[in-house]
Amino acid sequence: MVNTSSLLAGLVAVSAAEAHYIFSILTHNGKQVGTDYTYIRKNTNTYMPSYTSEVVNSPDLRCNKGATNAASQTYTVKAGDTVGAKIWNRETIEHPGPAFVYMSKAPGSVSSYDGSGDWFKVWESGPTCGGGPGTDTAWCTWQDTEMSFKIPANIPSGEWLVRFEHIAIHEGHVGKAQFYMECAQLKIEGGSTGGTGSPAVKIPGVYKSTDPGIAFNKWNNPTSYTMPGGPIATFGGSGAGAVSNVAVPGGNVTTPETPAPVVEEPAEDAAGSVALWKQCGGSGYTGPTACAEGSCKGIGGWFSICMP
Ligand SMILES: [Cu+2]
Repeated sequence: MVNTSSLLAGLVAVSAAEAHYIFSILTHNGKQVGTDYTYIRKNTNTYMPSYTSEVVNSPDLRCNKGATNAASQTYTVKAGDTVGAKIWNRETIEHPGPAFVYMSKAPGSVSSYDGSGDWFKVWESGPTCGGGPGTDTAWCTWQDTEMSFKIPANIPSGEWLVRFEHIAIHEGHVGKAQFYMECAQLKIEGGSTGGTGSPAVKIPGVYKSTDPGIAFNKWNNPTSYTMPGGPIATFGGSGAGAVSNVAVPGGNVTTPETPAPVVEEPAEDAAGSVALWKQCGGSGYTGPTACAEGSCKGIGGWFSICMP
């Protein structure tokens, strides 16, 4: 006799995050701190992506839809420390695309800050890991479980909103780049006592739907990719010298490869039927609902998968 509840829990773990991901867990100098959403604002989008047309001009671009600070705590670190965001449920970044960290200093307590001030890009990762930008493995965050970066040593001390973002570009050619972003609340000590960063951007405002790195077609043998969001900021406070935290320039990438003939996510965007163990329904789900095998059954009340 199979234990039904543990079987279902296993199915949820396998299926729910099959193709999507949430940066829900903070890491500090390589170690996990807290658990899901302890220091990262929870949003109402769960693991679903936000598409270009929904968020690029919306305040939801800051920390995702319905993000609330209600349960989030603020974690204290030092300037120069390494901080990261790990993905919920041991899943990975399962789409190709660029990753970013942007930071915005709260005027007071970050727990009551809405992110409407200046933002600074402090880290990015692009398609520089081998092959052209049409190749999934060229993207350095491909199948990573976490993204992490070093806080600039001379960033002003204070409370900051730290925004981790991955943009999946496999459907950019039809205007459906997928935005995955979460905001951590950090108190930074030991940084500079004055100055600010440059350049500053606003969110929304930092991206346009027509940006070449967002309306990107990975399927036509592209040879170059332009990182969205402008250059990495430098900080000019009265601390250590200006720190450049550039991980990846958005320049030309050569060695194009033949694009794959099919998209990886038939269950998400095809008109056909849903494969076994794939999502076929649930809260906010708009994809196909007919199972190729088995039948569509609800789990936990908020999504359904095809089960034999
Ligand atoms: Cu996905």
